[in-house]
Amino acid sequence: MGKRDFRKAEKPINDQQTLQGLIYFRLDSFECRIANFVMILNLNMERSRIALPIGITLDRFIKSKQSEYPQAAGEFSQLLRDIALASKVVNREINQAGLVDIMGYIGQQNKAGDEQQKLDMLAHIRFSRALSKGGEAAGIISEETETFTDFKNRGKYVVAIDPLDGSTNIDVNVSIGTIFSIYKRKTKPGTKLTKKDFLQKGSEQVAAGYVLYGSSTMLVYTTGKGLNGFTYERTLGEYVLSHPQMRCPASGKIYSINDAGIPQAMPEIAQYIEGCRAAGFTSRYIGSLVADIHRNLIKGGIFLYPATSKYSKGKLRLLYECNALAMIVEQAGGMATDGSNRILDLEPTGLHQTTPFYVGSKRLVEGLLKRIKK
Ligand code: AHM
Ligand code: MG
Repeated sequence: MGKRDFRKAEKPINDQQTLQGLIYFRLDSFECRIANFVMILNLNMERSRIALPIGITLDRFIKSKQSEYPQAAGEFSQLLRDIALASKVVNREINQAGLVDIMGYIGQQNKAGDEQQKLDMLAHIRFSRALSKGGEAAGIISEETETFTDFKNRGKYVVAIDPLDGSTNIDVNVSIGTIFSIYKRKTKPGTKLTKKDFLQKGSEQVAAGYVLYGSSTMLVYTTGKGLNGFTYERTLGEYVLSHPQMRCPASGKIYSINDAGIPQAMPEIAQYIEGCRAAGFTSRYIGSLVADIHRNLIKGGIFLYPATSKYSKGKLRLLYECNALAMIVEQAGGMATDGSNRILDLEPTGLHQTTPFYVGSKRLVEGLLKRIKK
């Protein structure tokens, strides 16, 4: 349409045409030219990335879900926010790890016998501090401490956490993660915490999640009503919903296992892996649980950490590694088992108890179970 024709037009077709019309119509006056320039600029900004909506931030998402927890909406939401905040601090420290003196070992071992690293401890301190200051968690059991810590407050929840998982990858710039489970405490708020508050079955988790410090940082969590993933937008300092309602493909072509452990495991594991190879699967193993699970969750695959001669009851910890990841994968339609039982149904007996762990796409885990039970 020519600029002089605009007045004759019956009806502009859309906002953009209305705007163009106004611009052409007022071209004669200088003031109007400036106004027109500003309008064009606005129009271009609208089209550019600058004006794109940011999306749903984690805070807003949590708030929008508060009505799902009528008895404890505020406290529970605050607890999730405390974890998210601590993860941002940990993320910052990890990103600077090569620049400041926070890499390497501190010269002592944790309960599981692993050498503790400075970043492990740093993450433990950050999460503990955020949770105790927040006041909603009554206590915490962490991979880095022998027993649980009682925050001595009136909080209704307890948290089981591996503050920084993937210790062998910490110093070499490979993806690492945080894993957390949230439970309602069993004892009365305001009283002393006991072991019983932490020795709860995975099926009793009220929420579980992980943070993946990878090529981008992601927080993925569930409250038992589906699984959602948020990517950290560093310049805004916010997690933004990037993976709504995540689903794990029912099958896949990836198997993840520490190859060196296969001959030490029961023979069915080697047979299963042989079957995967014959079927054209690909092998992917980072050695960071969160990263291995996250990849398989998105692409479809199976992760295996069996009992071996080195780890007679498996290596991975039920309370603060397997339970959370089992709930997460199940919420996405996948499956998690110890080879006989559903992980979430295991009755925990020790704070640092380990278990064999097979998790991932439903059909693949079912196939493994058939092989094991033959
Ligand atoms: P960590 O808690 O000391 O980091 O150990 C757990 C890690 C998992 O992230 C990973 O899946 C597993 O150990 C790897 O073990 P391995 O080196 O025996 O394959
Ligand atoms: Mg760990």
